[in-house]
Amino acid sequence: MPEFFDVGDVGFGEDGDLSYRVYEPDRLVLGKRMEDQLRIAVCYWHSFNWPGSDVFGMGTFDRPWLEPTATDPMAAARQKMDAAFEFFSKLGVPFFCFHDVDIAPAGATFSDSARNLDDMVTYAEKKMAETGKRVLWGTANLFSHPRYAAGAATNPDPDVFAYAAAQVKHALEATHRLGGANYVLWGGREGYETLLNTDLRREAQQLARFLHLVAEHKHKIGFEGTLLIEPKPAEPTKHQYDYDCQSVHGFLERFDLVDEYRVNIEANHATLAGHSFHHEVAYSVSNGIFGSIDANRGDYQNGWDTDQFPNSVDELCLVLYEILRGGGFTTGGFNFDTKLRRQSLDRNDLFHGHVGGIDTLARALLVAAELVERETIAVPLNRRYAGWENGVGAGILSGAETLDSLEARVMAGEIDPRPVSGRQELLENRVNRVIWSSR
Ligand code: XLS
Ligand code: CA
Ligand code: CA
Repeated sequence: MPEFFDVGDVGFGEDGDLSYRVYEPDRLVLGKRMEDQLRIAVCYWHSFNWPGSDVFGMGTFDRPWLEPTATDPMAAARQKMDAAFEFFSKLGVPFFCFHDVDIAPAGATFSDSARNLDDMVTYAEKKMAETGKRVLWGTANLFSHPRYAAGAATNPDPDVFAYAAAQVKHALEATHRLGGANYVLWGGREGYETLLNTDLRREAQQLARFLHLVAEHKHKIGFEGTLLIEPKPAEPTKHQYDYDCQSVHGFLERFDLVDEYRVNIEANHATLAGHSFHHEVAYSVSNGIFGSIDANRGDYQNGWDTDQFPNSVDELCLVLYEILRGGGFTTGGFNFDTKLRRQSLDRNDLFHGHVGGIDTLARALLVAAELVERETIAVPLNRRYAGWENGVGAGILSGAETLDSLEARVMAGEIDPRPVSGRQELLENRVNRVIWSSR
């Protein structure tokens, strides 16, 4: 079989650009192998389907597997899959993620498309058996085709809902066949452009109905992976319903779905929602809905989704700290939903982007583990809230205190709080010292 990448396997601890400096799959971090702590995945769409085009110009990338699509779409899909698995293997990470349309070409009818997907799943099974690579998550693309311009589940036309349901059923079953650890729903066009043509009440009910149908089917077919919703506040629609982790959480609670879904948090979507990535992960860990991560970053001067490779240990160590604090990943992991810059033309630039991003995550993991072990954050935090463990704090939480009883205590001078320093600068210094010294 011809090789698509003229480099060997990425090395470990060697000189040269194509070697990991920090990532060591077998190194134990808090009792678990680094590979099992990070559970890294490569995404199919940006890495193998995207030719480097943008709204102002055509593709710029050297991607031979994208060229012959006009002649035999299924042969082209197999060639693309060969390139993808060669890349996964040389990079040395355990997982990949895909949309239905990433791996299989659309046919003239739904049943043709479904057959193409089934055939490509068979081909993927073979490649997975040969290489040992696994599926972190699968998903259906419910946003590119014109039929979904006004949304999928939230479309005003029930026939579009039905078509989307058929597509998700098929993609969920494909993910199940491949032993996927999760299934993701990103509501790319579940939102609106203008309220002049949008019924918010109906669209919320449609979306909830859709999510119930997906959860019911998951149980029916015995899929044991986790269902994940991926929040994003806007883009492509002006306003998206799955705005951020907190609004998704509220929606799940409101429609009795909270036991069925968790969140797939994307770093760049967090910042587009006006939050830090740290905030979104901390919120979901604290509220029991944390699932998985799309690891990329935005550009702080741009207001759109640039999906760049992660490169800040300072930011990521706090994210990893929250994940470790919550017990680490269960079915989730770090998916590289990342795009090269359009000027990064060479095939091998895919390696540089991933190697740097993976080393950044590995370094952030080591820092986070030290923050856990040294209790750098936990000890002062617990001390700050210690008053709630007994006395009046415990009484308030247990319901023993009322407004009457509290007023009486304050009136009697028994309670007279003094302001206490939050010590933000001190805490920032302590975290920085761990970042600077960690090995
Ligand atoms: C787009 C999303 C998308 C989802 C999968 O912004 O990140 O790629 O992760 O449909
Ligand atoms: Ca994503
Ligand atoms: Ca994105």
